[in-house]
Amino acid sequence: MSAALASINVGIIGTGFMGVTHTEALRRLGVNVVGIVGSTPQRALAKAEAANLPRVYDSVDALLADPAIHAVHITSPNDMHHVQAAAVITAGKHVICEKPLGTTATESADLLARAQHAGVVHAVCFNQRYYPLVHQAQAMVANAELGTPRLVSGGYLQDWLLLETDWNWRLVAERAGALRAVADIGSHWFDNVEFILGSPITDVFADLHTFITSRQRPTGDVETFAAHSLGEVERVTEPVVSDDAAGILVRFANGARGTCTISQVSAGRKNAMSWEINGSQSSLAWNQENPEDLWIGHRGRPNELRKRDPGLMHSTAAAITGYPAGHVEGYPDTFRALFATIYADIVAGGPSPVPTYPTFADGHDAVLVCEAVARSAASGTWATVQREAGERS
Ligand code: SOE
Repeated sequence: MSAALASINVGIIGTGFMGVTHTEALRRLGVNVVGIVGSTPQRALAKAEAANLPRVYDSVDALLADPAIHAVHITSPNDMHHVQAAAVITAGKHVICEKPLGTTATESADLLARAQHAGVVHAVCFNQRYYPLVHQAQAMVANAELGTPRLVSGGYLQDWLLLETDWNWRLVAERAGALRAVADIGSHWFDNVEFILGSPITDVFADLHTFITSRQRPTGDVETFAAHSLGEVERVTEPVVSDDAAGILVRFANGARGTCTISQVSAGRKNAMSWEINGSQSSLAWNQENPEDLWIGHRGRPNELRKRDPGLMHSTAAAITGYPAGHVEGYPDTFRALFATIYADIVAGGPSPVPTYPTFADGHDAVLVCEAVARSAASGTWATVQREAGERS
């Protein structure tokens, strides 16, 4: 553990699934997680006890007023991201925000401008780029090992919102934003394939659907992925309008074409983000539920199934691997690897000229892609991602 990392003090906003995930990853890095803020001090106290956190701040203002805090992680519901990230930046602290960066592109553009102006380190948690084999795929594509990338397929399937008794704040448009499955998990798929191809999505054609139009909401709080363990609780009927699922055609700036299926109602699929990339010479395929295997498809010689192995990977992929081959890495390790790159900049005191981690620019871009998805679904036509001049090309 480096002394520099141990001198960095961090506060976490949010006590749900992500708040705990961030805390654990930061502790593995050796960063000093000082305390948390929850939706209520009581909720935060319970989580602080469970996660052995030294301090509970009564409010975001109290956390930001603490001069000892250098960086703040925002893992609260989406509708809080803009106001909280803006406050963190105003307090002069580095900011790491869960996706989506904002519920609208107006919010995410504003946060990007504020963070750049303040000179603080800013990052968005597209952690799923940080599977070593995703970095390996990126390096292989950049190295033309597939030839020219042509076709991308796959998607992101989960089942934790399959039943009408499944509930979470993400189902409430005022909390989550207008899109649900697409913004929550589709955004990871977009980020993964754009990262691997090194080329942004320019146009989309989307079909969104809500299969479960009313749900039985428990009257108490329900954490992400926790509905199945609730048992008999008091419930009320709520209408739901956001997307359970989507089918989306995508076009990339480099000419590649893609298609993806996004769903939170696919029984048996827990966290199945997958992609296949077909190039002019070879193909690649990978699935998050089996993240140690990268399939490489060929026409004139036998296909390969490569394991994560730092000794046999490109240097950028080996650099984010924490364990030797055969010592299986997974979802929590992606946060450790992502935070390691972000905290190198925090230790240095500011963002590097070209950060390798996803910044607020990537977070804002993801919101622009989601807004194009919503526009396409509403109009039944292709929609162009509306970037300003100078934004990704
Ligand atoms: C819930 O769908 C969720 O926790 C997402 O919000 C995360 O971004 C994803 O990594 C796992 O699933």
